[in-house]
Amino acid sequence: MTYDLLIGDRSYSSWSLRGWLLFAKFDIAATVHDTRFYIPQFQEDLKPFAPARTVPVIRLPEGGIVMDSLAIAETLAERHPDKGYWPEDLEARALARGMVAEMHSGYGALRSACPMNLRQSFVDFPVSDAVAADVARIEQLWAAARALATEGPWLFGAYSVADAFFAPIAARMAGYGLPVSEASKPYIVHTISDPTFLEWRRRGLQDAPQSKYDLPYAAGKWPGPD
Ligand SMILES: N[C@@H](CCC(=O)N[C@@H](CS)C(=O)NCC(=O)O)C(=O)O
Repeated sequence: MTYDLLIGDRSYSSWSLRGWLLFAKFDIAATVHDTRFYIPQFQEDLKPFAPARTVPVIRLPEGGIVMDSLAIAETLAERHPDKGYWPEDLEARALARGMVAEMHSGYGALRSACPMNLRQSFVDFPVSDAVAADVARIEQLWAAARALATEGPWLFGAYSVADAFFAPIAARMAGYGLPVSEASKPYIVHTISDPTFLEWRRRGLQDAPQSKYDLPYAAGKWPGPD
C-alpha cells in the first residue's frame, strides 16, 4: 500500500508541483493520479479525495485524506522523520518553517501577475513595483537561508521542504525574466535543471496546452534545459 496523490496540470499547477516534489525528492512512493483544470472531470477526479476541493491532495496508505500542500508537507515530515524534510539545525529549521509559511500565504502580486507556466518564457513581461517587491523579499529570505546552509546547493544545503515550496517561484523568476541579483541566479538555474524537476516538466509537455494561461506578452523558449 502506498500513498495516493492527486495533482493538476503539470505545466501550470504550482501547488501540485510542490506536492509532487514532496514525494519525488524524498524518495517516498506514491500512486500519482493526474487531473486537469477547466474540465468537468476535475470535480469527478476530486470526489474520491473528499472533502478536498483543490490539488494537491493525498490519501494515506491506511486511509485518511490530507489536503493542502502545507499539511501534506507536515504530515510526510511527521511520518518519515528519517527523510530530512526540515533542516536538522534548529535555527535553520525555524527559518525554513517561516519561509514555507510565508510562501504558502504570501507573494500575492507575484503569484497573480506571473502564473506558473513551464511551457515557455515571456520575453517582454513588464515588472510592476509590487512584483519587484515580492522578488526582493524572496531573495532576502533565500540569502538568510543560505547563510545558515550546510554543504549543498539547496536553500539550506540539503534539499528541504523549503526547496519544494520555492521551486515554482524559481521557475517563474526564470520564465518571466524577473530581475534578480547575481546571488540568486545559481539557485534558480539549479532548481530548473534538477532531474526531478525535468521529469515533471517533460511529463507536463505531453499534455495539450491550456489557453487560459495565455498572456499578452511575447512567447520565448523555456529558459532551462528540456
Ligand atoms: N492552499 C492550497 C492551494 C491549492 C490550490 O489552489 N490548488 C489549485 C491548483 S494550483 C486548484 O486546485 N485549483 C482548482 C480550483 O480551485 O478549482 C495548497 O497549498 O495546496
